[in-house]
Amino acid sequence: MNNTIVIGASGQIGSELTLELRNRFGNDSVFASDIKDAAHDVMESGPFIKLDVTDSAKLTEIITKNKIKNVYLLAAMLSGSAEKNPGKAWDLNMKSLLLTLDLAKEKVIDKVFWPSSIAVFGPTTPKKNTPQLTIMEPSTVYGISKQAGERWCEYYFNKYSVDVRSVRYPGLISYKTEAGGGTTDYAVEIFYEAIKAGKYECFLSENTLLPMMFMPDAIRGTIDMMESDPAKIKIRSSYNMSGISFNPGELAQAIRKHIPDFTITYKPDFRQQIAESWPGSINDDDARLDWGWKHEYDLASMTDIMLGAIRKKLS
Ligand code: AKB
Repeated sequence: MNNTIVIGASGQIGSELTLELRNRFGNDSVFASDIKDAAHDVMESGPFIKLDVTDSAKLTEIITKNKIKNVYLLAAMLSGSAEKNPGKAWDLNMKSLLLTLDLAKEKVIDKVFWPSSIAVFGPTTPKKNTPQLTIMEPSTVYGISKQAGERWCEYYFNKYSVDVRSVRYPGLISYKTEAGGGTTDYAVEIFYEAIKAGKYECFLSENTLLPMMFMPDAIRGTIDMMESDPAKIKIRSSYNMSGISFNPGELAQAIRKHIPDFTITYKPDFRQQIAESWPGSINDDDARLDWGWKHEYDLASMTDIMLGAIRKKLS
């Protein structure tokens, strides 16, 4: 048996990743876990286990008892929330990773996926077409934890041959589970408010350009990378992975093509400074070359699907 667990299966990525993994590899072999209940379809379609990932004994017990070999570790506190709870964010983001890497080092598990983020970059990083290898001086707690995490991943690979794989996710846009606590969350909230109220007050300014990606691309890319021949995964810190770049003004314009009366106002809060410290666009040549990454969705196709799906969900 080669079972898989998604830790953080109630979250924005985990809820969709769990269902797609079950779709591909069978419901019974993909375990979902989180500190809180997941969406109904995640809870009902396969095994679900309540887990606080910082509980080392429980984590080890679940993994050994269920013969789990692949771990997708998605539990994390995102950028906005982490600024409000720096100690807690550091504790959760780092402890969960180190516990999991240790299980791989001890050969209890075979393969680990751990998400990094564009938050590893900082105000001194080149903003346009940001290279894989560049200046990285993150100025947020979340970014510092992701950068440290990348270093640990590479260290465990070099020192203990741990098969750990990672991508630097941009802002992710999805309709199934709402995002929570991130700086890029505006790009999800805006769709709900456009449909519900016809207007949205954005917490970032009109021209704040950020790298983004539609969730189906992110899920496909993640699983493709995890299923790739290990020899193809040449970067063991984390791969740049790019989709679409847009700012709130451009997203509002795309929504207006479907809802002509939609209005947007701007009231930047503390997240503006976080967003300004991140790149506007990402160079992901390495991911494309090494394991064949390619995004499919652009701003127009994503907007179309998001509006249709959220309308259906709300009605
Ligand atoms: C956030 O906004 O904190 C996340 C991220 C870019 O990692 N979506």
